[in-house]
Amino acid sequence: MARSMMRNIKPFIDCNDVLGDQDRLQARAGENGYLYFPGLLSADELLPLRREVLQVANRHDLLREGVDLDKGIRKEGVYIDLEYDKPTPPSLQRFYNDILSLHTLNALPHHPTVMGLVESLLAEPTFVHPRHICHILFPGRAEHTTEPHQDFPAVRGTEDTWTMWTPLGDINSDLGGVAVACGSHRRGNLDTKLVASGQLLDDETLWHWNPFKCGDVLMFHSLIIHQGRDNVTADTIRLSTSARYQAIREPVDAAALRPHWGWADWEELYADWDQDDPLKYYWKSLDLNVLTYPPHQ
Ligand SMILES: O=C(O)CCC(=O)C(=O)O
Repeated sequence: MARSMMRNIKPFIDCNDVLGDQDRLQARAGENGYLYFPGLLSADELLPLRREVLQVANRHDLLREGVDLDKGIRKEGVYIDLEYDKPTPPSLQRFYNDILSLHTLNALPHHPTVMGLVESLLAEPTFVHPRHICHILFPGRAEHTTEPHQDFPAVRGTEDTWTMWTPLGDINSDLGGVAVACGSHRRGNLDTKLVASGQLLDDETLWHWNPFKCGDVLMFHSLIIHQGRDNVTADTIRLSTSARYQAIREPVDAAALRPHWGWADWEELYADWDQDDPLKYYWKSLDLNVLTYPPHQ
């Protein structure tokens, strides 16, 4: 897929200065459509999850032998693409389901620091979608980098949904990461194909991006245009996660209550968890306004 050229790039605006100041936090979010908090979480809290994801990758024979696992070096010649391969081979589905079943992955979006931040932003009791995503980007196929998009057409429910994107490990300019078109949420809900093709973007489009450190948190509105950046390393896998938040009282798409990709159900993903783990089906006790939409085209 074509991605938009980014000719006008500035670093993200550091929003740590508005933490704890609800009015300024909301004003910053309304103006730019995103909030960036370098070092909001500690790398020590996230690195165990990175390691668990890489251990799963190793079990599935995707990593180079004899190299420090934490470096995330893919096995020679191995390439996986979970975004566009259709149909996805069962072995890759099992790999991804093993990641989705990690308790640490499911717990991360409920981190008290993040919950406090989102509740301040939304000024409402907040619902965390259980459909968390682990983004795994192998090097070598730039055409599969996530194209420009708005989250809303896929997430549905309410436009006032915010995504938290977190790198799992440091992401330098070769690993790429994610970039946002600053303020583009103010253009409203746009045609998905026109956004993806880059037709609604031009050389003047102001992109915000910089390298990420493990522990940085990027929050963005469901209408902001954003895109992945190519992973141009020779052999290093890029890992990140994303989770979505909205007010409990707003409508939520029934699909957001199912595991990402739908290659397993919750019972399968929870198989090795403690029977009475409070994270299991936590949303069932909430008074949600669940809507069922037609399948995506
Ligand atoms: O991490 C990535 O590669 C892309 C993430 C993204 O586009 C998203 O979270 O919507």
